[in-house]
This record gives sequence, C-alpha cells and structure tokens, in this order.
Amino acid sequence: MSRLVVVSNRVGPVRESAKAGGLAVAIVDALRAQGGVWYGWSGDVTPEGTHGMLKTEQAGRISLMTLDIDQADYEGYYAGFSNRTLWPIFHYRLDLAQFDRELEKSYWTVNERFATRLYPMLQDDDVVWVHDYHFLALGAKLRAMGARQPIGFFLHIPFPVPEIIAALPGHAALVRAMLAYDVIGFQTKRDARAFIRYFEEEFGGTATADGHLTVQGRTVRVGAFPIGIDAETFRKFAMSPEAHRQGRRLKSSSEHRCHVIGVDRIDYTKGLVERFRAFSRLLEHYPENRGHVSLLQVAPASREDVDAYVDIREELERITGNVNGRFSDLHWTPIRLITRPLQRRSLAGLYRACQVGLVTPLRDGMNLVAKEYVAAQAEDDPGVLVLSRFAGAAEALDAALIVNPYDIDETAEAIQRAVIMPLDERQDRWRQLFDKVQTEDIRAWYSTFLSALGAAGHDTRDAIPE
Ligand code: GDG
Repeated sequence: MSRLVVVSNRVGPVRESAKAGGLAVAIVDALRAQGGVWYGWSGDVTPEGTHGMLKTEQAGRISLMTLDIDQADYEGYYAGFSNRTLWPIFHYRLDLAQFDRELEKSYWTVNERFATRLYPMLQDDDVVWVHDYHFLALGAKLRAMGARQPIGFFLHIPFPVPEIIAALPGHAALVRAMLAYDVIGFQTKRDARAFIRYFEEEFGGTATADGHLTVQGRTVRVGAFPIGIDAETFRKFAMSPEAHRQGRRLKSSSEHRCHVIGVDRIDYTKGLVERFRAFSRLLEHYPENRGHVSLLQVAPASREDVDAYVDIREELERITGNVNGRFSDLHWTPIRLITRPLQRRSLAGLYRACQVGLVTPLRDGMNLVAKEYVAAQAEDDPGVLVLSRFAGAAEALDAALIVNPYDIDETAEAIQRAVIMPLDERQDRWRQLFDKVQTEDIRAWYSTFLSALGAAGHDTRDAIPE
C-alpha cells in the first residue's frame, strides 16, 4: 500500500483527536490505516518561519511534520488572504472580503514555500491529499517542481457560483492552479457543479456526466465527497456518564422545559444573529412558549483578530441581553449563551438533552453539528433537527425541517413545529436522518476520496495549463 501524505493548514492533534473532533479524527484514521505523513503549519509564529527547522514527531505509524510561519506570513497568508479574502468570498460575503495584492502575494509565496519543503521528502509511490482553502495553489507548486505523484484536493468550505468567484482579483490564476490536482473533491454536488460551471464559462471547459472536467487538454476528476462524523463513537459519547451528568444538570436547572440547542464557532457564516432573532420571534408570536422553551447556544470564540468576528460576538451579547430583559421571569431565562468551549462528551450530552437542534448557517460547507445532533439522539424519544437549506448537510439530511435562515418568521415557525411535533413523526424523521449520518460517515468520506484518487487518470498531467 502506498504511503499517504496529508497536507493541511493545521496538523494534529493525534492522541487527543477524538476530543478535537471532525477533521482530525478522519485524518488520523486514514493515516493509521495506511501509515503516512501529516504535513502543515505547526501553529507557531517565529522569526525563522518557513525557513526554520522542520519539526518532526512520530505517533505510531504517523509522522507529523510541521513548519512555523513568521509574523508577516501570519498576517498575509493566514489572517489575511485565507481568512479575510477567501473565507468571506467562498461564503458569499463579498461585502466582508478584503482585496489586497500584498495579501495575495503572501498567500502564493507561503504555498510555494510549503511545497518547496515538502517536495524533497516525497517518495515516488506516495499519494498526496491536500486540504482546504489555505492551500489551493500548493499542488500547482509541487507539479512545477516535478512532482508526478497522484495529488488530490478536498475543499471543506463551499465553492461559490462563478459570478461570485469572478469578483476575486486574480481568480483566474488561483482557480486554474487547482487543475494541478488529479481529484478535486467538494462537500456537495452543488459545489462540484459550481466549480465545473466556472471552467465552462471562463475557459470553455467541458465535463462528462460522471465529473471528468477537461480544460485545455488537462482532465481532472471533480466530485462530491460529503464529509461525515464517526457516528458510533459520537453516539457512545452521548451515552457516557459525563454526557448523562451534563444532560441531568441542564434538565434539573429548568424542570419540564424544552430546550433548543445551537453549537457553532462564532462566525458570521453561522447565521447566529438571525437565529437569535428567530428565537425572539418565536416568543413574540407563540407566547405559550414563554416560561417554557429556552435556547442554549454554545459559541466558542474564533479568529478574534478579525474585526467582523468581534462585532458578531458583541451583537449576540446585545440581543441576548435584550431578549432576556424583555421575556425572563424569576424561574426562566430565554437565552443562555456560553462562549467557552466544552468537552465533546458534555456537548454530546447536551445535544441529547435538547428537544430541538438549531443549525441555521447562512452558508456552510457541510456542518458537522447537524450530524452530531442526530447521532446523539435517543431512539425512543428523539429531538428534531431544524436545518438551513444553505448548509451542505441539507443535501442528504432532507428529513430535517429545512429552513431559509434569512427568513426569520419561517425559522420561528419551524422551531414551533419542532417543539410540538408528535413522537411518531419525530421518530420517523430521525430514523431517516440517522440512516444517512451512519452511511455517509467519516470512513465513507476518506475511503471514497482515496479510492477516487487511486483510480484517477494521470495521462494529462503534462497538459496542466500555466
Ligand atoms: C469547516 C466547515 C465543515 C463546536 N463547539 C465546540 C466544539 N465544536 C465542534 C463541533 C463540530 C466542529 O466543532 C465544528 O464543525 P462544523 O462542521 O460545524 O464547522 P467548521 O468549524 O466551520 O468546519 C464546515 C467542516 O469544516 C468539516 O469539513 O463541515 O462546513 O466550515 O465537530 O462539535 N467542540 C468542542 N467544544 C465546543 O465548545 N469540543
């Protein structure tokens, strides 16, 4: 079996991967299965940056190899072009995107330096798998150095329609650079279609029904590989003593009450402000819920060096204050906002104790919280998932109550419907959802991607457009 080399912006954790969740678990699992290297940024910022020592650490069959970056790279490549330019654009927020040639230059340079340090370590029969928007151009840089190995790429965030991507100065060079990859994977069919449409419209590309895209003599495989969770493990978490303890604490703090739960990093893509407004609308329009239904929002801070993130947090605190001031009574607080991160087992216990899971991003590549909420439910008395149509998860989880998160009234109505839904309908919907969560799980994700990469043609690599 060939060695797998995974490249992602952040590397690890390996031992605590189950706690960190999501991506780390998947990568560790895939690497353990066939042995390999996990390469990327150490998370440290030092004066030597990418020119410094390669840090290596062995964890069983997995070699971790990381580089530091320097302060200028941090500001240009990471906090800058990745998080202030690409992240908002790929989530349809042109209004928040910052365009700056210096940031763009830093992004290309850092992609090149990571490729330069990786290239000499590659073996002929390696298979390389690059992740996410931080490294769109890394494959092209490896190819320019002479790499002939199969190289695949997976985008964790949405790929927007061509009209949006076209607003990014320098989009042609950046998106064309992705043709260096043999397989380009997206979360949903919608994203894969948008990518193909981009090449059809901008470069006269053509595609077959099974996702072989040809542009100027180069053919790549484009497809949807929806990421999932480790459903069995998460279900076990939800039944662990720690989870029970959390669930009991929540229930005893507010006996016979219905809880609605949201769990999201604070981010403008997650639709938190709209969600809080919808919850407030629920209390206005359906007064029978006052004193009875509360929203528990777990929202750990993220990217606080970007102004837009600090603004959201302040806005949420403001709305929470208003709603609580307006509706609370001595025995009931409508919104509880927790901004510190919780342990995964506690989180699983809270999902299980809450009758409604509210997942209403304005745009989201997939959204794993939706899948975790489903996996955590008790079979005999499952909760109801209210899910945004703009989360990638909605493509498979169509048995949820699907909402347009911009429509505050519709979201409030869906919460109401969830609160009063009869048991047989809840069970029926939950079974369909859990079935999808189990089938499209984390192993299905990496094994279908890696087998597509194994099967990818490589006879057009010489035709990769400049
Ligand atoms: C990106 C894409 C795509 C949250 N709060 C706590 C905590 N979490 C965990 C959740 C979940 C994970 O973080 C968040 O994953 P999401 O998928 O919801 O969202 P992003 O972070 O934006 O991830 C997304 C994903 O990549 C994978 O491809 O689905 O669309 O944006 O697992 O449970 N975990 C702990 N404490 C918390 O307080 N332990």
